[in-house]
Amino acid sequence: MEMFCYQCQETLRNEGCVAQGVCGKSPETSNLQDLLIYVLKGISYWANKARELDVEDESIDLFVAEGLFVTITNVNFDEGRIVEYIDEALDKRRIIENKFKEVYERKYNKKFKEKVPDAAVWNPKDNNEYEYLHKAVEVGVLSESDEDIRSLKNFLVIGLKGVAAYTDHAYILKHSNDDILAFIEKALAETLREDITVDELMNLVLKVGEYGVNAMALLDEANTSIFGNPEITQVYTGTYETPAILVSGHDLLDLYEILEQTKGKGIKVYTHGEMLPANAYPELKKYEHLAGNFGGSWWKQQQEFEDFGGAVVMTTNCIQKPRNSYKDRIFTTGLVGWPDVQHIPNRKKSGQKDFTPVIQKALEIGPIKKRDGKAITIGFAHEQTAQVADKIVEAVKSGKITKFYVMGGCDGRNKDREYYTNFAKNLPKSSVILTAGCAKYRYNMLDLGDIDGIPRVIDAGQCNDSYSLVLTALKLKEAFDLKDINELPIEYNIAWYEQKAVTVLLSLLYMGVKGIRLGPTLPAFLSPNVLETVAKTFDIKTI
Ligand code: SF4
Ligand code: SF3
Repeated sequence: MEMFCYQCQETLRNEGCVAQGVCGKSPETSNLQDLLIYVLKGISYWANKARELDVEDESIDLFVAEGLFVTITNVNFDEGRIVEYIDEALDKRRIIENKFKEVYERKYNKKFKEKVPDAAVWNPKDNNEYEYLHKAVEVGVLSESDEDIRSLKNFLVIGLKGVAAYTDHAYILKHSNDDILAFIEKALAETLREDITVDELMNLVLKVGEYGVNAMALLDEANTSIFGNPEITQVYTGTYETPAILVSGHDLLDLYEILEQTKGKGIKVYTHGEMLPANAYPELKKYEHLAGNFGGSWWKQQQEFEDFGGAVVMTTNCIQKPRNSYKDRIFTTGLVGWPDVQHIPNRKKSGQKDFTPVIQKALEIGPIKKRDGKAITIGFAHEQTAQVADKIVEAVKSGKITKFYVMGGCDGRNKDREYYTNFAKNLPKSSVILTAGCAKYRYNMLDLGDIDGIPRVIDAGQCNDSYSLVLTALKLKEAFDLKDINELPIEYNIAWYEQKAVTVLLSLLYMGVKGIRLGPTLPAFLSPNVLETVAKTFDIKTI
């Protein structure tokens, strides 16, 4: 079976994965994800129309965001689960279509008779996977024939995936913003228009940046109001000889519930990958059995999970094919899925997820190996950075700090990414790196030292905490009384891998940042014309 996917940085030959994903995604899963997005566009068509008549259904809007999140690279590889999402999407589409038509008919006293796009009305006869796969090949990325329109529609959907992911995280923490969900649906519905122009699409793509900032701000508000503002924290990277659980991904609430449910059980809990920043949140670090961070970024997980020895929980991306050596002790939860891997179900209306199977597994395995580690410093989110702002400004004024390098984003397995380690190593000693996201694992263990107590790697947190980096830049702009953010002694060298980093990039562009370096390669989904326009407008450079 054939497929076509070019949404991430590791896409084959920087053109597209056609037989199997470099990430491990099967053609079936890839095509089913294409169909899911197609039906989400159909839902959005009706939801948009309904909104014009003041009819809204938050559960449907949120489902659209979740559906997009499910298709992010390394989130869900389980064909069966994607089929279930398509089933649910078709149900939800019917519900919102009926709600709209009911109000329309009542209001105008006539039937709704406009021409409706196929995505909004296509109905399978049997709702089975065979039929879904058949339809999927008609509606994938390549179904759009014009190269630039195809590029922009995909750029738009890819950017929306990141917005959707951050918004979904905030909603899990009961922080909401209808405007963001409405924008996601508006933009998705627009991709169904046959007469949409390059300019209209480009404007929508740039608008994603605005909503990216809003989504990151919403998530920041959710995280900090519930778990407190991150504090500068030393995190141990070794392990102790006790039963253990390793928690990876981005979902802080999952970690919180695991910490609560493991209290007094003799289990130590460690973070992995993008969960490292959790160690800096007061309401999480207060748990004594949160013992530190083990391992590096996502692509090293197969070796690291094998070595770790205890139970492992993947709360969001990036999961990789589990080796047999640990397949019986890794668990997925939330939107993450891998065939035949135990899945911890969602919360019931109120109450926590039940992590008992993970806890039992950790206890059954018993103590893991003791390993020595070092300490890394984290916790420089915006509040904490503001508290040391005077010191930073002083160091800039006295010439001790000559430049900042924003090096946020994603890590990946390409050899080329050693560039980021070398870049960090070779920077002048008077420069400071501002980082967020798993890109940091390329240089956060390097012992780059400090400048008058200010570490040379200032780690703001997860990829969504790039928001913190922007706030820090704005504070510096204020402190130096500058008019333009681009007058600051800051260079941006962003590493991307999956779609959330595309959202972060668009958010930086929206904030007016110019001259960003993007690497290790430029996105394959940008056609030559689109790339030229974006590069020219924003002075984007390669590494
Ligand atoms: Fe290929 Fe990336 Fe798509 Fe996976 S997510 S199939 S690696 S382009
Ligand atoms: Fe990393 Fe997957 Fe993107 Fe949240 S964990 S930054 S790649």
